[in-house]
Parts: sequence; C-alpha cells; structure tokens
Amino acid sequence: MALRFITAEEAASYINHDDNVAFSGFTPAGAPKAVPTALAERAKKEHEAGRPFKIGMFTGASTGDSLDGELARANAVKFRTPYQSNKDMKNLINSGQTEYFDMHLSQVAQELRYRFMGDVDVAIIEAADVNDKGEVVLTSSVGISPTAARLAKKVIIELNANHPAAIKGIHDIYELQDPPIRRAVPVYTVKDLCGTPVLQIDPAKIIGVVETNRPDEVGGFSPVDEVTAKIGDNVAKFLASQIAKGIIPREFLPIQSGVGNIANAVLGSLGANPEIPPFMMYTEVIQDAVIELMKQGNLTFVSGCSLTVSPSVLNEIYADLAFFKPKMVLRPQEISNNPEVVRRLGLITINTALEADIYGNINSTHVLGTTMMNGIGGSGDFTRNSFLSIFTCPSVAKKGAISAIVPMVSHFDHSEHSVKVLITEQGIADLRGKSPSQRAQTIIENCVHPDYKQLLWDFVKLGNKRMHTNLMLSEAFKMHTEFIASGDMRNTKWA
Ligand code: 0RQ
Repeated sequence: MALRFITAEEAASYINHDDNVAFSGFTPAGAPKAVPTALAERAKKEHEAGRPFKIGMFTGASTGDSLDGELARANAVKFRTPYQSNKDMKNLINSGQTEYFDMHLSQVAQELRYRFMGDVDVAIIEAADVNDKGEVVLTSSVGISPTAARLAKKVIIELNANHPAAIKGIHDIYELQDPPIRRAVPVYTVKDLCGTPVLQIDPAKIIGVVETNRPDEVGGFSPVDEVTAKIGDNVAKFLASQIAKGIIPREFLPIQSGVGNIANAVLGSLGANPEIPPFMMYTEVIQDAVIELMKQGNLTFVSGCSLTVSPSVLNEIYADLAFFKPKMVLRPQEISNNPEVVRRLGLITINTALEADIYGNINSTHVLGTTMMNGIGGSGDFTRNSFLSIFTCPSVAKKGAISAIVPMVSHFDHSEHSVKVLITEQGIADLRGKSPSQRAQTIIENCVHPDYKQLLWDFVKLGNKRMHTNLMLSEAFKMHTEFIASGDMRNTKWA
C-alpha cells in the first residue's frame, strides 16, 4: 500500500474531540512536533467557534514545547499521563484544568494493553524512515511507541529529516506479552538485544505521513555549582568505598541515573573518580553527561529509552554513528525500566528527591504535598528493584527557607523500605540495616543543613521513646505549615 503524504493540518483534521491520542517520544527526544502544533491550532479554532475540543494524552514521558506546551496553551487536554515537565502543562494541571494521573513509566504500555485507561484512537509517531510495508525506523527515543502504534485505530507518521535514516540499528523494539502468557524478558546483560531494529506497523492503519525537519526541543542544563558538585563527589566517594569493602564487585555494576542538574553533576563526578572503573549504564534518559563519559572512555555501553541530549550533542552522535552506535541501544520504556531486568542486572540507581524525611521516605513529585512538579517518572521502577538505591538532593531549597529534610514527607513516592542511601551536599546517610530511630540519627547527623539540625533533633525528642517510629503526628507537618504561614521553615516552634 503506497504511503500518503499529507500536511500537518490535514493530519490534525483526523483527530476528533474526546479522542485519546498516544504520542511517540520520551522527554522531548523523538516527540512529534508538527502535528501537535497543528492540532493545537485546530483546538483554538474549535473553541472560538464555541465547540468543545479536548483530547486525552498518552505519552512516554515529558515531551517538547510544540507538543505539551502548544496543547496546554490551547487548553486542549482532557487528561494526561504520565511524567510531564512543561511550564504551561504544569499550570494547566495545577490549576485543575486538566486531569493528570502520574504513573510508573514501566507500566504505561502494559496498562494501555490491559485497557485500564480506555482506547487509543490515534497514535502520532515520529520516524527517521518509513516504507510502504509499514516498517518504521524510530528517532531519538522509543517510549511507548510499539504499544501505541499496535493498539491505535489510526496512525500518523511524522517523518523528520532532522534524524538520519542511518540511525537504524540503534533501537531494539520488543513488546511484552500479557499475563498469563508473559515470559521472562531475555535481557541478561546490559548489551543483550531481544527485539527488532524497526517498528512494524500495520500499513493499513497509517492514514498519512507528515514530512518535517525540526530538531528535538531538549533544553540545556544549569552549570554544575558548588552544591551539585559536592553531591556528585559524595556519591562517587560512597560508591568507591563500597568497592573497597567488596560490597560492590570490582568490575562494578550498571548505573541508572535520574534526570536533571544533580544527575548531570553526579555522572561527571563518577567519571572523574579514579577509584570507579569504566562502567555501563542501564538507564532511561541518556543525557549530555553520558555522552561525555563515553567519549572519555569512562562509559563502555549505555542502554536507555531516549537520547535526551542537546542539539549539538545529537548532531555529534549523528555525525559519528560508527563510534556511537555500537555503544548504545534505545529500548521501549517497559524494557529500559523493567523491574525484572533491573533486579536481575543489579543496578545502582541514583535519583533526585524534592524532599526526604528523617526516616528515609522520599517525595519526588509534590511541592508542599500539593503542587505537581514533574511526576514519578522511572524513579520508582528503578529504586524498588535496585541492587543499591541512592537518593540525592540539596539539603535546603529556596535560599534556605525550606529544609529538604523534614519530619515526614508531605507526599510519598518511595518508602523507607526501598531507599538505601540518602546523600546531600552535607554528607552521606547509609540507611541499610537501620531501624527508624537509627535512620533518623544518621540522616540528621550527616545530611541535614546546619540551620535545621537542632530543630530536627528537638523534633525526635518530642515523641514517645517506646514507639517504633518516634513520630509525633500532630507536629509532623509543622515545618510545612510554618513555611506556608511565614515563608521560612526556620521559624518552626514545636509544641
Ligand atoms: O525550584 O527552580 O523554582 O527554585 O524544586 O529544581 O532545577 O528542577 O531540580 O533538575 O534537580 O530536578 C526531583 C524535580 C529535581 C527531578 C526533581 C524546588 C527548587 C526548584 C527543583 P526553583 P530543578 P532538578 C528518571 C528519574 C522525579 C522523576 C525521576 C524529578 C525545584 O529529579 O522530577 O526521578 N524527579 N525520574 O527550589 C519545595 C522542597 C523543594 C523544592 C526543591 N523540598 N520543597 N520546593 N524545590 N526542593 C527520569 C524520568 O523519569 C524521565
């Protein structure tokens, strides 16, 4: 069947109010750009004509501004899942104008297959190449594309000339079967491939191909500062100590690293530490620092879900595929983040907390328990199943007015049972084999900012010593309510 080339506007005309639309992409990498922009225009026109127009959105993770941003500004989103980070989308979510439900990224594809979230009416998939047999070479990510394209009633391809067709071979496309017939995921080492280099889509479902030439909309990182550098060094120092003690094998274990500025600094420190041998990564987001480690020879192979690198770094990779392609693989997120594989490979996972409590529980998503930041992303997939799970964060936020370590987190993402080590720029709290009161001691002693140490020592004295977890419930959120009242947690006074 011959492919039909259409405009972005025509493609958008096939999407109806109330449709559920699944988008390719994982972070801005590989997300469609032209059709969502045209769709947002269509929504605005429908709204001006007094007609409702909102779609349900399934994505891999966050996307670019011409997808999340445009659709949010057009108020064209009925619901959205999972992880997001666009400013305008966040405003829509936090003002209650769209329904957002946050999910573990490894579970999105399977919950679509299980029909927990309704049908997929349309899938919009960015491609580096496509032929009339429906064989698609994906671009800089895989995300939920295999499942989205298979379940969708209609598929629109955005063929983006910004990604070379020669990228073929970097992807390993594999879709899990569902219970009761699911088998083990045949990934036994970081480098194992188990799928195909192309995504096969039923050509009868491809209603059109839209040609574009637009770069991924990946933003840069803040430069490493004193605090993030110290956190990075503490992580490297801790891992080196674990090798020296024989707890982590000499040849090391695969690393998963979260997203953002701290993650970037941590990777830099791992590369710079002579006691950490060259290593491999089994992670989801491959960011600039990963490519830097690869060029330095400190990283021998990376398995991920997306190449979330700045445009100049992506061009560098595309210009030297002979060097980079044999050292990387992009997998669907249900494989890159697969709990079974994470546990089997023995990952060292390093993710960032917004807030931790003195018992080791982590909040990664909700500012003051109420305002959505980005989402849990893959941090739960990795933390719960790791060989060794580490959380990092600066000890204070908002120029010291917020302590990132509080008596009780205002929202739970990762519980004390999953969190093994907490690291701030102040130091390292090793929580393994410790009871709640021992965890509180080590976290206050090693990780809390000096401005908040006495306050938290005083908090632990409030409770009844015979309790297993010495938490005075009536005071547990007082630091949060004090910040809301006076703008500074340092003003907190215990009862
Ligand atoms: O706000 O900039 O307004 O001052 O929160 O700052 O720069 O976004 O921090 O890039 O390190 O990301 C947890 C968000 C950290 C990220 C999070 C304020 C602080 C600042 C944070 P301002 P940045 P980072 C794999 C793994 C969940 C998903 C995940 C994330 C802003 O890492 O989304 O791990 N993680 N995925 O001032 C109130 C506190 C605060 C606070 C910081 N305690 N209370 N505000 N802030 N602590 C990737 C994927 O899954 C795709």
